[in-house]
Formats: sequence, structure tokens, C-alpha cells
Amino acid sequence: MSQGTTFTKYISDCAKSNPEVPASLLISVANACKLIAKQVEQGALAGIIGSAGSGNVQGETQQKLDIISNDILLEACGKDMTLAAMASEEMETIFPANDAGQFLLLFDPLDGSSNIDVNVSIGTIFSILKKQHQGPASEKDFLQSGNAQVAAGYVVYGPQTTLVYTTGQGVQMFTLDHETGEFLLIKENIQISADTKEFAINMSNMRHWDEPVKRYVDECLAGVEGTRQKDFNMRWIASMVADVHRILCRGGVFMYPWDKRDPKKPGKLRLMYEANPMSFLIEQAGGASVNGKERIMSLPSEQLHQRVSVVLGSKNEVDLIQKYHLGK
Ligand code: AHM
Ligand code: MG
Repeated sequence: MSQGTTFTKYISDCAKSNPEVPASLLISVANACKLIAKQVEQGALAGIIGSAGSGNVQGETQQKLDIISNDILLEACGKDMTLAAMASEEMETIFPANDAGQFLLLFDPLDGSSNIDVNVSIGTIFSILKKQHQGPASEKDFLQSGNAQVAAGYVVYGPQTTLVYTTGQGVQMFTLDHETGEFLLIKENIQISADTKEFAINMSNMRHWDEPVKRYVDECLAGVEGTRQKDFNMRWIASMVADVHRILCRGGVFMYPWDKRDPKKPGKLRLMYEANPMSFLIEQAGGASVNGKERIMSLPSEQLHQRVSVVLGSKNEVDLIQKYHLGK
């Protein structure tokens, strides 16, 4: 389709040739994200900066914008008759919408919360599953592996507000035009280069990493003189949405691995509404996504808020890191 096509038209046309596309729900999510973008832009002027003084189910302090974004998504998507129920990083359990709805929506309403107050890119991540039966949805209905996703995506609130999504037919990118209030197509069928010279990891955790991650990063840092025989660059935005967006635009590898700070936790990031949707996008763009040893989208989901170790991005690099984890 031509550059500048609106997201609504793009999705509606896709749904004509593929009735499995959750068109109305994707449009509802996009509309909610336009409202979140408005709040983000206004910042202190809208009184959205700072802590809400509460904590979420994961024991993390909630920012005002975490709660505002969550409420916007619940309100905007709750009216969608195709949606049965929602689950969010900010809610302990599921939120029912319409019993007759056939889809389930999961989201991290505001990813990169530590960046809200400092005016650095943040985002919303979403994943859509199909309800497997008639009638009201339960929490158990959400426990499907990443392979079952019918759509996934994110909106990054940065210098531009950009929506990126997939329904399993490639990855498409739209930027919000503030004049018309529409998301307009800017890139179709995005592909990530298999090789890269850029990695993203929070280096301050280096002393806590496991051996395969240490080995990989040490080899990158050794540059042209080392075994990799090339110099690497490093970036870490601390908003997964913004780091993944950069990787979709110019390649790279992103890691938030398990570490020894809290050995019982499999990782920091959440499987259902952070790792699975990002893995779907990355794989659709020709990249790879693993928890170290295994493909993330094949992992069984056991809990709504389950955590996972994440390594994703340019295929050859992810394959190498996986090889180190497998002891090869
Ligand atoms: P959040 O969903 O509470 O914002 O946490 C997830 C974020 C990711 O976006 C980012 O990759 C990571 O946490 C940054 O963590 P750290 O501050 O440990 O580097
Ligand atoms: Mg968050």
C-alpha cells in the first residue's frame, strides 16, 4: 500500500483479505495510544509527572502515567465488542470486557516508566490472543504461548509517535500525523539485517551476569583486536520499546538476561506483554528471539505476570549468543 495510507484503512483492507485480522481491536488500541500520546506530550502541564504513590503486583512503584495509560486502554478498548477481556502489567488479574468477544488483549500500558520524568522515549506494548471458547474469559484463557498471538505491536512515544504492528504478515510502521490525528504508513515489511555491530544491555549489571552473556559482551568489547574482528557500538535506552524500535530500524541485539541479583527470577521482563509481542515483531522482521537456550514464543505460559530472560534482534548475533548458552 502507498506511503501515507491511514492505519485504519490499512487494517480494514487487510481484514478484507484475511478475516482473522482483529481489525476493530487494533484500531481501538491505536486510538487509545493517541490519547496516551497527548498526555505524554503535555507532561508536567497535564500533571502526569511523578510517582502515583502506589505499587503494582510485581512490587514496582507505579508512576502517575502508568495508571493513566492503563485507564485509557481499559476505557477505549473495553467498548470494543470483539474484545472479551484484558490483562495488564499494572493489574493483578484480568479485566472483563464483553463476554461475546473473541479476542484477549494484553498490554504493558507504559513501558520504560523510569524515563517518564526525564523526557526520554517510552511506549505501549500490546499482544492479542484468540479466546478458545464461547462465554466469559478467565485468567487461564490468557495462558497461551507466544506462538498463539494473532497480532502484536507497540507505540513508541519519542520525537515521533510511531505505531509498529504485525498480524503474522510482516511488520508495518506508521507515524502519528498531529495535523490529521491519523497514524500514516511510513514503512512496510520491515526486515532486520542478520549481522550487526551494535548491542544493547544494562552494563551496570555485568558483575551479576552468567558466563555466556559475559563471554559475548567481552568479545564485543575486544573489538577489531578480538575474536569478532570488528568494533561494536553500545546503546541502552532503558525503554524496551525504544531499544526494539532502534533494532527494527537499523539492526542490533537487545539483552535483558537472567542475573545473579535475584537468582529465583528468570529475568526482569515479562513474557506475556513484553517478551512475546516483541519476539513476534522481531521474528516477523527476520530476526530471532530466545531466553538464552530456547525460542521465547515456544515457551509455555504459566502465569500472567511470569518473567523471562530476553535476547533478541539480528539473527546471526542471537544465534551466536544462543550457541554460547548451549555450551557450544
Ligand atoms: P517497566 O515495564 O516497569 O518500564 O520495566 C521494563 C523496562 C524495559 O523497558 C527496559 O528494557 C528495562 O525495564 C530497563 O531496566 P533497567 O532500568 O534495569 O536497565
Ligand atoms: Mg511498564
